[in-house]
Parts: sequence; C-alpha cells; structure tokens
Amino acid sequence: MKIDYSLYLVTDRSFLGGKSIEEAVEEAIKGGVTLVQVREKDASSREFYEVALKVKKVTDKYKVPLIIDDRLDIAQAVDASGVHLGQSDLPLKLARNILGKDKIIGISVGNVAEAKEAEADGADYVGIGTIFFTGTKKDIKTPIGIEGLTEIVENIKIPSVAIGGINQENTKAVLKSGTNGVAVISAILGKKDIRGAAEEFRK
Ligand code: TZP
Ligand code: MG
Repeated sequence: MKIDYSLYLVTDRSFLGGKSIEEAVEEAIKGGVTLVQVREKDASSREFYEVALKVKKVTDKYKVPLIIDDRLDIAQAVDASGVHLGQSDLPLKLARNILGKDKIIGISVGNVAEAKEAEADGADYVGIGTIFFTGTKKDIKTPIGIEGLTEIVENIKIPSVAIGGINQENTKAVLKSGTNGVAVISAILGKKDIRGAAEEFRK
C-alpha cells in the first residue's frame, strides 16, 4: 500500500470541546488530512476500542489509512491499517510478527541511532520529534529543531514525518528537511474551524 504521509492527523480528544471525534476527523479529512492516528492516553481498553471503531467508519468512508497509537490489539480489533509505536512500547520486530508484513508500522524516534534501528528492523516510517516546544505532550525533553530533524532524514531511506509544535507557519521550513510530511495535533484539532486549519496546511 502506498501511503501519503504529507498531512498526518494525530487525535487528542482533550482539544475537541463539544465536538465528537468522528466529526472532527471528518472535517480534518475534508480539509486535506491524508493519514489519521487515533491516540488515547487515558482511555480504558473498551473506550479506546470504541473510539477507534468510530474513527474507522470515517477513515474508511474517505479511504484514508487509520493508524492506532501503541495498541496492537486495538489495531487488530478494528482492522486498522497499522500501529504507531514509541521507544517504550512493544518492540518493532515483535509487532511485525504479530501484524504481518501488510500492516504499516511507524516508530517514534528522536535521534539518528533510533531512526537507523527502526529502519533496520523494518519500520514503514518514522515519526521524528519533538521538533519544537509544544504544550500537547507533557514529557518532552529538548526539542531537536529543524537541524536535528534534517540530520535524521539524511541518514535514513524510509519515509518520515515530523512531529511536535508544527503549525501552518513553520511547515514550509520543516519540509525543507526532506521529510515526507507533518504530524499534527493542536494546530488542527485545537482550532474551531478544523477543516480550514487543515486546508491552511495544504496550501
Ligand atoms: N509526540 C511527540 S510531540 C507530540 C507527540 C504525540 C505532540 C504533538 O502535538 P502538537 O499539538 O502537534 O504539538
Ligand atoms: Mg506509545
């Protein structure tokens, strides 16, 4: 499957106010989001499953691939396109054995060594970050900046997306690194006009 990594929406229900997650994702896709990850840091397994199922209905409708953060079981339960794993999640090789070669597996990396390891172990893509300071993820150490991003991109051949503090204004500079896309939470889901926010990125 050929994946378009250019505008990768990562969900976070705390940004939505009264809006439902399926409405928010649908608006974002209408605005030009090409890939969606369901990320649930505080949900129970049942709740995560139910949210993933709701989002899957929308992503299927628009033929946009759906990635599940962290949880292989939930990815399998909803027949998602793949999973996204952090450095403290299950090992990539194990995930590959469980999911098979047709599922997408993405890995979060913060330096060249992690990126090269992910590539060697068969990752489909890497999420590189954190690029800039962001209030969205609380456990961030030091942002690697566009310089750190560029160094990683130059040392791998697999696709990558940049994440962390990316907005409509800094995207152009971020893409100069050679990365394939930007992964975004607050600059899309934190806006009243979600569709318009995604459209701004596309421009
Ligand atoms: N991983 C690294 S930074 C981050 C994640 C999930 C949060 C990105 O959120 P935002 O609002 O796009 O900075
Ligand atoms: Mg994780």
